[in-house]
Amino acid sequence: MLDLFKKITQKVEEVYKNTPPAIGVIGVSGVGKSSTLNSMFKTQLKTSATIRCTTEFSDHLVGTTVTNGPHEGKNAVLRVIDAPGLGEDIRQDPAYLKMYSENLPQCDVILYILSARNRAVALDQQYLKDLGEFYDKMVFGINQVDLVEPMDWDFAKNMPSENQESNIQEILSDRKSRIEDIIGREIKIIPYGAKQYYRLSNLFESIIDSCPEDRLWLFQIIKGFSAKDWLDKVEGISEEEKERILKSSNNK
Ligand SMILES: Nc1nc2c(ncn2[C@@H]2O[C@H](COP(=O)(O)OP(=O)(O)O)[C@@H](O)[C@H]2O)c(=O)[nH]1
Ligand SMILES: [Mg+2]
Repeated sequence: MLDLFKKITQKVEEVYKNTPPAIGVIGVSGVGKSSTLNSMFKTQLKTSATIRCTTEFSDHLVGTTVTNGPHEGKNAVLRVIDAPGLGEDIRQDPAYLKMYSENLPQCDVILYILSARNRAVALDQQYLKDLGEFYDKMVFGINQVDLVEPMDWDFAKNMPSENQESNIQEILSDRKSRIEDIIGREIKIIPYGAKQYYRLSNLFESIIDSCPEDRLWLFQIIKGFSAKDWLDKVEGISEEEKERILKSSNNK
C-alpha cells in the first residue's frame, strides 16, 4: 500500500515537473500584460508606457513556496507565457494572431486583459472572434483601475475612491456584457491594478477556478499562493489596512 502511495506521489511530481500549470496572458498592447506577470510572479519582463516591447511569446518558469494549505512549504512551479500585444499596427495583427493560435494550446488557462482606461472594445471583440477555439479556458481581467476617473486613488488604503469604485462597477458591467455578446457565455471578469497589487489575489483565484478539470489538481497545489506576499510590496500601507484587505479578499 505504501509502495503504491509512493508511486502515485512520484507520478504526480513527474507530471508536475514535466508539464507545470501554464498561464498565458493576452490582450491589446499596453493594457499591462507584462506588468501583471511581474507583479504576480516577480518576473522581470520589460514594460513600456510608449512603445511595444514584447514582440514574441516569452515563456517563464516561476518558482514559489506554497504558504498555506496541505502543500505548505513545498516548492511549486508555474509556467507563465507573456504574449505580444495586439492592435499596435494593423499590418502586424495577422502574424500575431497566428502566433497566438500556435502558442495558446499549451496554456491551461488564458488571461485576457483589458484596460479600465480604454473605452473602445471593438478591437478586443474583433480579436476574440478570431480566438474562438480558446473560449473555454479564458478568464478576463480589467487592469489599471487606478486610472479610472476621477483618478483619485486612495493611496493610504490602497483602494479606489468611492467615485472611482462606482465608475469601475459601471465599466465592469459594460465590458462584461460586450464580451459575453461575442463569446456567447457568461464570463468572469476581475477588476484589478497590477501596479498597486490591487486585487491580484482575486485575479489569481479566478485563474485557478477557470482551469480545466483534468489539470485542476496541478493548480490546487499552488492555490496557497499568498495575497499577503503581494500586499507586502505595496508601499505606505499600514498593517491594519493589510489585515482589512486580506479579510475582504478572502470573503469574495
Ligand atoms: N497606472 C497604472 N499603470 C499600469 C498598470 N499596469 C501597467 N501599467 C503601465 O502601463 C504601461 C504598459 O504596461 P505593459 O506591462 O508594458 O503592457 P503590455 O504591452 O500589455 O505588456 C506601462 O507603463 C506600465 O507601467 C496599473 O495597474 N496602473
Ligand atoms: Mg508586454
